[in-house]
Amino acid sequence: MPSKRFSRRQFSSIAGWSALGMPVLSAGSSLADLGKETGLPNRRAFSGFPTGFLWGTATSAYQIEGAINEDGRGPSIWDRFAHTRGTISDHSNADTATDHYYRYREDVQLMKALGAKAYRFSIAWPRVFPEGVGTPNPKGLDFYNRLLDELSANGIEPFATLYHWDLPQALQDRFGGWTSRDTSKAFADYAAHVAKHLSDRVKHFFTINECSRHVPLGHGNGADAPGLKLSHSGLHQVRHNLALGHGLAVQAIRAHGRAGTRVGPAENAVSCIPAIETPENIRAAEIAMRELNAGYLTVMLEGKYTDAFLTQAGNDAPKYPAEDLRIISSPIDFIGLNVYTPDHYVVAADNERGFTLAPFPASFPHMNATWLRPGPEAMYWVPRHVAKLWNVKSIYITENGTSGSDQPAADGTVYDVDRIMYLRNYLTQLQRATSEGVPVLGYFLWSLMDNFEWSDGYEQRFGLYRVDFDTKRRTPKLSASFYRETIARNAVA
Ligand code: PNW
Repeated sequence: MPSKRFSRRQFSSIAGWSALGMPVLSAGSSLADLGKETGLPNRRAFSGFPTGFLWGTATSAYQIEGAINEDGRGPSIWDRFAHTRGTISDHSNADTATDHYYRYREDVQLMKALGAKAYRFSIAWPRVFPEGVGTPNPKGLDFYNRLLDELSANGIEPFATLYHWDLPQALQDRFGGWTSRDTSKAFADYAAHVAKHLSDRVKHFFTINECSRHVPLGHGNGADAPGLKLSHSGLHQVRHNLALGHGLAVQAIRAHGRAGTRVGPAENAVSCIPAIETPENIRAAEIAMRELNAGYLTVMLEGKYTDAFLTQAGNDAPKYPAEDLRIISSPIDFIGLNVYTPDHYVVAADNERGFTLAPFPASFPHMNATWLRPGPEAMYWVPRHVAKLWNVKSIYITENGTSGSDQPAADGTVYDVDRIMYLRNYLTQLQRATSEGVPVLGYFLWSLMDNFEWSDGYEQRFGLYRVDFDTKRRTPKLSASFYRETIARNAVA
């Protein structure tokens, strides 16, 4: 499909908005106008997001780019993993994925059609350093240069993630990947190179996406690349080396990026929600949040492992020189939080830890992906806990969204009202947070379009745009209209 702009009218009809007979509001119109247009009394006061709140969408390189052998890209651990029998549920791989490498211009128009002003994407390390270290491949960065120019021409601000799990296979073969601190050092060199070349246009970098998934799934149960099943001590060391890689990359970006370049992690923090919002449960949830993230956000922000964490790790605790903790806790400019689901509902308890984690009843609902239990209040509590526990002044929601079955109806439209229900509830909770002063500056919806969902292959669709994986054609789902209206009103539509 050629690169194409969507007019408001086309967009509305594509997404079935006018078919529903709903009023189409012009950008900047408010709920008061909605009252006028529908004749309904508008009882709700306008409840918007702060001025300047940044609305965006998110993707990652391996999940969308394809073109795995183009322009000198080296293999990544995900290429190797996806081509290993029995790893991906639908036996697929991301060799072509959504073909974004060749369709990025069209994809920037998809963002523009939403009215999004920011885009979080990731840079493929094996495009930039095909061997992980050594001689950079200039054609690798050329692709991101073209993407950045296209974003800039369309008024969309880039937020770049340096590592979204696609480690160069050469580093896995040579050093054992993240089992070795040589990989942490290689990551810093790669970060320095990217900062040097892209920080004229990229003002915000995320270091590593979701250490908290990459460690246990990639290195514990082997469900993600590189498919390792390490012992407890091996896992602790991988986790420590990733945290070290984060800290070294923060320092590299400071040293090699232009003045004013901002950097932080993008973490899927273990989310701890007070089961009932009493002061006791809230306090217990804060304690749980700090302890259950001890190997991730807590060590990055406090520069030490908590006593409980070390006691529990015992002889399996990571081994490292003392100065690592200083590196890991290098000052950052913001925290990126991926928020999908409540990991734990917490009840205050008179025990040593001060909390009990409520077991999930079998009847707790889930979205299309069974791991994705809807709990919109996570979108309030996670940033609130992070702001309060560590006095964090700037937070971005770096991912939030859901998969759905997303089958087109007879008229061709995907009426993904389950996704809209999910988003509306999460965004209402986010608005609760910002209205109370929790410093969330922006929100990146996962995902712009359907893509390669790791070991679920193409069976879990998270996009606002449906992708036909045979033709690569993109079509807006109804949720694209929902998000567009939310952005236009700067309030939950
Ligand atoms: C994130 N969980 O993964 C990743 O950053 C994305 O690449 C991915 O496509 C997206 O979320 C949707 O899955 C997660 O079990 C996977 O809580 C699983 C969980 C969280 C995040």
